[in-house]
Amino acid sequence: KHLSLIGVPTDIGASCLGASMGPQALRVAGLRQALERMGFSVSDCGDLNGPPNPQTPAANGYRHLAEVVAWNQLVHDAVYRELSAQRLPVVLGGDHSIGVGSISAVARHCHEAGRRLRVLWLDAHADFNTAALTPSGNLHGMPVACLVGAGPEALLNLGGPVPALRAEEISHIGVRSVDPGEKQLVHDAGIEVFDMRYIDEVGMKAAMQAALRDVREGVHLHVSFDVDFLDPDIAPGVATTVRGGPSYREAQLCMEMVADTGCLASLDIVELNPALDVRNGTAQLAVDLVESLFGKSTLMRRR
Ligand code: DIR
Ligand code: MN
Ligand code: MN
Ligand code: MN
Repeated sequence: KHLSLIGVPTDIGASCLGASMGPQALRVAGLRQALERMGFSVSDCGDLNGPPNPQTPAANGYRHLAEVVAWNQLVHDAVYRELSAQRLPVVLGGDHSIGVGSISAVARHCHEAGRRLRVLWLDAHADFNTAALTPSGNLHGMPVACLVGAGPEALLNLGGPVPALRAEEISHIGVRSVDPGEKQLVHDAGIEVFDMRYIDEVGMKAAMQAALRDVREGVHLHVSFDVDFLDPDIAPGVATTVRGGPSYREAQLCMEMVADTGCLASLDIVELNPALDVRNGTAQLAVDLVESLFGKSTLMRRR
């Protein structure tokens, strides 16, 4: 299997600057070499080149909508191109608004190939805000809503089916921060959310078994990994930390259970902000977890 790293150096959808340095922090932490050591052939496509961050206030409920659309069109096109060439895209964010372009491309690819799609959204947040509900106007809080059809026209029409996803195709893991209006919307949309309370009650193993129950051969599994999914004690290098996230062991198990499906076919790593980090430790942790996501295990496993 051939992997393609796609750098998306932008913080256009966030309030805090710095996620734009995420791709380089992951490179410095040795992401490519780690995957090559595991036997993958990896090419680094370099960084996409979208508009700079104008740092202007929200207009009609959105901050930087035109720029977010421009970045997402570039992401869509790059991810679609790599999937069409039978390579597995690894999108290096960048803030989570770029999940719209990435997953739109994945949905388009699956639609054309007649493959079933499942998306795992690993995040402290639901990312299900709309212009009317958002406390911030930041589009990194809205990508899931956009993907299921509740968002600005221009972000729904990047290419492929509209909406890109049906609510049943996505499951959230690790959620512990949902805005007041967003809560109702997530509920009404019928999105499957394995929040931290669920994980506390049944454990990560049972939560992942439930989330992956219908992921079997032939399914395209996309993981959208917001680094704020992790507990801030182990992953301080993100702007929107929320305490009470998965521990190192829980996160490893989550990744290993994804790898066990053999279905991982595309990945986003987003919201990493090295400006807030200590000695690039959060990027190193992300690389460690991504190794597990691609099948690194302590021992040979009997199946
Ligand atoms: C918040 C923060 N719910 C918002 N969202 C974040 O602005 O919509 N998502 N940080 O990752
Ligand atoms: Mn997110
Ligand atoms: Mn988040
Ligand atoms: Mn690992």
